[in-house]
Amino acid sequence: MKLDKATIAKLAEHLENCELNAQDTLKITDDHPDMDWDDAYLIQEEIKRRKIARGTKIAGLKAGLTSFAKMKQMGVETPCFGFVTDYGCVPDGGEVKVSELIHPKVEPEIVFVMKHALKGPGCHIGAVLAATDFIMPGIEVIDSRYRDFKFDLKSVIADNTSAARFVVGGQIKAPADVDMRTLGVVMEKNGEVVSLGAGAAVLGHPATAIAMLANHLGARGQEIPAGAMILSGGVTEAVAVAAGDNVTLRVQHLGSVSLKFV
Ligand code: OOG
Ligand code: MG
Repeated sequence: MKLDKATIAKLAEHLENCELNAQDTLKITDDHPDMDWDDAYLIQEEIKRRKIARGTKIAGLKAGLTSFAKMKQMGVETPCFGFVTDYGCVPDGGEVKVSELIHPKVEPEIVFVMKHALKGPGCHIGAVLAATDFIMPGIEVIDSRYRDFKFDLKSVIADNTSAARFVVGGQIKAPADVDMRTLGVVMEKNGEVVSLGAGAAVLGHPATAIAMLANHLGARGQEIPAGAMILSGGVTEAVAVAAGDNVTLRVQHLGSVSLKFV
């Protein structure tokens, strides 16, 4: 830990205000070049604490930057972890108000819901599959609080991994009933295909992202609780959206979900 408590609190307040007021900012490592990974996650934890104190419920967890397409698009090499909120949850077919966001993008994700708790270290795909209740498709709407989506990994972790809105739904499947690596993923914007992929784009197997999250939490004395919903990370590059856009995600065997941007 390189930053003091007061600086962590100040940066959390600043980033959360940027989120709540839909205002962008420069990446925080510009002013705090020696902040470390612990600082980054402590700032994210402080944002979570502020939200919970105000009555927000944590709706789930997320892994990000888990596909090579996403890592390449954002210029980073390691996955990151964050959380999603109750107010970020949009019903299937529902509306996302663009005026509440800075520069939203959509990404196709495979979403896990856990039957059992998972605790690292030593968590692997087998443990994840055994602990998973079901998977379903989801669209994550990310909205980096950083100007022009330009950040480094520490800055984006502090900014709760750009989490903004999400929709989940479609059809659920038990992990034993699908090969997640070969699951086809098709995302459409206004009826046109804008991105295509397969589950294996996420770290070879999307369950790897969940294992990494369990190991990340385990190193901090925490765990993935039973019942948790987890977004495993964008399968393809994220796609920018604007008011008037309709986005549909179709995932093989898992039906579809959609969002309207207004
Ligand atoms: C960081 C968040 C990435 C994902 O699924 O890869 C993420 C970003 O790209 O702004 O949620
Ligand atoms: Mg994502």
